[in-house]
Amino acid sequence: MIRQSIPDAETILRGLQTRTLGRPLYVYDCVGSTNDVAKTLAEQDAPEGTVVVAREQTGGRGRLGRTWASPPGGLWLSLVLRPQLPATEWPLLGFVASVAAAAALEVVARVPVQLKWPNDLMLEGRKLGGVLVETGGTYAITGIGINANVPIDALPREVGAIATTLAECLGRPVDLVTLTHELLRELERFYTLVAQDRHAVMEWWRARSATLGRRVRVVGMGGDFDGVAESVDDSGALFVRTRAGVRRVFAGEVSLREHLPPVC
Ligand code: BT5
Repeated sequence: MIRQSIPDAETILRGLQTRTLGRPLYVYDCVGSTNDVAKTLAEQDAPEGTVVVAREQTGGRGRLGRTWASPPGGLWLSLVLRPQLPATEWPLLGFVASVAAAAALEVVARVPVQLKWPNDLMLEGRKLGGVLVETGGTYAITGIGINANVPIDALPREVGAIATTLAECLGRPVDLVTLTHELLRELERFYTLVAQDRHAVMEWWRARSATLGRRVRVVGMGGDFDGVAESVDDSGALFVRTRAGVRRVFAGEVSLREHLPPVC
């Protein structure tokens, strides 16, 4: 039986093969944002590994205050982490979550997910999902959104123009319990790995990058510029070659450009 929507917590916990992630796990029918629910739980001392899943979000958030469309059929999940990593390495959690989601999707849906800097999940050039990490003093809420069994016309028109969903791509639903299990298993694997060997995690990210080697436009705090995305280092920073030299980008937005004149 294919579970096309998220069932109750008990059903998800059955067969979950993780040590800490997903214990405990809360399922909601509809919330504003699972990141907000997880944050409230974290403030109330919820343990590392606490997971919040909702069937629908009415106030789903992206980065930089953007809106995340979250109709029923998607996987909208937030995780409470209490990383032992130095604070300077917390930005790596976004990379941990995106490689874990890509690995889970490759196993469950057998699709070749690519990763767009910093944390977008892409399928055939369209956005399939995203990651939002929000930090408090002692915790980091890692939110992951995947357009799984979402009909493309359930997304707002302007989102549908740039997005895709597994349902759309595969022409069939995926089992959301299997996807949740695999996602939590991969999250645990990469979260453990990043503490020992962040290079290995970033190598994994680089191998699936949709950004490296491409012409990009960077929209950031230091103004906009065009260039070629050359590399991403082990701290997650992006290096872009421009006419004026190589620029290092820590935060911001990157759009992939196909038709810009060569910069070099
Ligand atoms: C992201 O932001 O990609 C992070 C998305 C994180 C969502 C999860 S769901 C669980 C948890 N709870 C939350 O409230 N959030 C997290 P960003 O890179 O800023 O991308 C946002 C942009 O993606 C929007 O401005 C739209 O253009 C586009 N977008 C919105 N909804 C989308 C969707 N369902 N699928 C694909 N693209 C979408």
